[in-house]
Amino acid sequence: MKVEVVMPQLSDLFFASSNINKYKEAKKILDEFGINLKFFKCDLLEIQSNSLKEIAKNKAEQAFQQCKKPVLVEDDGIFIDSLKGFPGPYSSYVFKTIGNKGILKLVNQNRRAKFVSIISFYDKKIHESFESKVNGIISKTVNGIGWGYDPIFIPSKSKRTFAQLKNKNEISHRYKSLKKFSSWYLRKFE
Ligand code: ITT
Repeated sequence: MKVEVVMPQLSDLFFASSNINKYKEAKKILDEFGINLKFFKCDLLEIQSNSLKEIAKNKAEQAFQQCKKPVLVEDDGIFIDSLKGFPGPYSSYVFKTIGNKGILKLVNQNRRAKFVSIISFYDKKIHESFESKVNGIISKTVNGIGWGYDPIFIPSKSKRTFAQLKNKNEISHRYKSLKKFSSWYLRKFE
């Protein structure tokens, strides 16, 4: 008699965002950790706060209200030293308004910057957030074809921007936060 082994299944996990690029990267990363991530496309209101974590937690609650399934959201920001951390929590708005060329005009000789990612999980009972960062510098010109700030962010120890790197997904702020999330999630729910 053939015995079929049924592996326990994690329940559906959604990534709620208006930004398909964030989802595509998150999906690829979580696939590697054996977690199947689905897309829940939606526009979430961003509360005004200096804390990415507060923004992410609020977005996770809104997302759960809409999709009624365990959900992940991500809030990111690029923090530029010479601009005292600007655009930080306003990165999305600043990208849509002045874009990469506008940022390049603002940055002076000190080009240090960091990308921060907060991944926030919410399933009505549990709320957990995971934070990571990648240090780097702002390039002098727009280099490579990529989304968001990828063409102007050069991670430490590299000479190329995120947009020019093949291994962005192995070193990014998103990868690091999702790695922390995965080890927590797999321990908790498997
Ligand atoms: P949500 O609907 O998920 O909020 P969003 O694009 O508004 O999507 P954020 O509020 O997290 O996302 O915005 C941060 C901005 O920072 C985002 O719009 C991008 O322009 C930029 N960004 C975040 N992660 C990035 C990455 O890995 N590479 C390039 N740009 C990135």
